[in-house]
Amino acid sequence: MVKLMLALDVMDKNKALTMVDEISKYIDAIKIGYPLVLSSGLDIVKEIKDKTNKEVICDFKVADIPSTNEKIAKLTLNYADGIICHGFVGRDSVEAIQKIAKQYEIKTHHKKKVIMVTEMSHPGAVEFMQPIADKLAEVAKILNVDGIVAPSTRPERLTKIKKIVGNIPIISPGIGAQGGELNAVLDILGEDDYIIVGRAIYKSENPKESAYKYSMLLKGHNG
Ligand code: FNU
Repeated sequence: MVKLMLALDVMDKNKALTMVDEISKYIDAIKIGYPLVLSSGLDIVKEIKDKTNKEVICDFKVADIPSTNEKIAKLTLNYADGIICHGFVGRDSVEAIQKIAKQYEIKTHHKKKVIMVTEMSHPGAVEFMQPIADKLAEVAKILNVDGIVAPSTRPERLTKIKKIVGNIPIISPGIGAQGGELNAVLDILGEDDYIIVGRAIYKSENPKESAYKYSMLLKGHNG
């Protein structure tokens, strides 16, 4: 079954905690990015993990030299189950994060995912990212990362990238607020893949109902 990852991009700690309290039973994973961490501190990652026991992925789109990437990964994967990084900086930068993830896996006996961005979902991504996205997907495959990010806003690109990465799970943002349509991507994605939904849940009038609705649509599609 395609899984539901909540993008928890609220900028208030209490709001975030109330939100996950209300809706965590309808979602499979929680993605925490800069809006929440910069407003609440990195400890929010542990707090949300402890509270929900869901998979927690930090969307820090890490894009630095290997030694700095290592430091960021060390701080992040101490609590998070996974981290999102960029691949355009080169494979050594991604490998540096994978090295830290492996170390934590050995230490904690828990999977630590390294997820690489291929093509982003916003319109501007066609300018510089799309021309190199197929290559990035090939690198993701060679590095055997644990997941890649590819856009729900462009189903034809999602299809192409999925074909390149094969069995590497896809984490796909763009449904809802960015205009991506769920039905268009559900035929492309498989049971190890995720859709990311943020504003269409946390900014809706009734986040609980919205999360429930998405979870039912995913269930329905998978029979
Ligand atoms: P929503 N996100 C994205 N596109 O939207 N990590 C990408 O290409 C990408 C992402 C994140 O639009 C974005 O930062 F690589 O409110 C946000 O956290 O549903 C979420 O996915 C989408 O949020």
